[in-house]
Amino acid sequence: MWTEQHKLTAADGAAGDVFGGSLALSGDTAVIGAIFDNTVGGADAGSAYVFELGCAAVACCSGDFDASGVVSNGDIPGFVAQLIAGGGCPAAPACCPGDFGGDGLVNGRDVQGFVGKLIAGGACP
Ligand SMILES: [Ca+2]
Ligand SMILES: [Ca+2]
Repeated sequence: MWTEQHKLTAADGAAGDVFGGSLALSGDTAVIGAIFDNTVGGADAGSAYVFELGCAAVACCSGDFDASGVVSNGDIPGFVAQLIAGGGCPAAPACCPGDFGGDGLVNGRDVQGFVGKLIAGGACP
C-alpha cells in the first residue's frame, strides 16, 4: 500500500506552470518540470526543479522505523533488523533512523540511544 509522505511544491509556483508535467528520478534525486513557468528567460520559458531526498526534506526521526511519528515498541523490530543486518546507512543526507551517534552505522553503540529514546517516550521533532 502506498501512502503519501510529502507533497512537493514549487516555491514560486503559479497557476498554469504545469508543475509536474514531467518527472525524472535517479536515486534520491527528483527533477520535476514546469514547462510553462515564467522566468527571466521569458513568459512560459519553463523551469526544472531539483528535489533531493534528505533529512531536510524528510523529517528524520531517529528510531522511528515505521514512520509513525513516535519511537515506540513497534519500532523495535526495525531497529533490531537493521542492527542484525550490519547496520549500513544510506549515503548522507538520506535518513538513517537507527543511527543515533551520527557515524553512519547502526551498531551496538546506537542501542543505548534507541532504548533511551524509547523509555523517554520517543517523541519525534
Ligand atoms: Ca514509530
Ligand atoms: Ca551509529
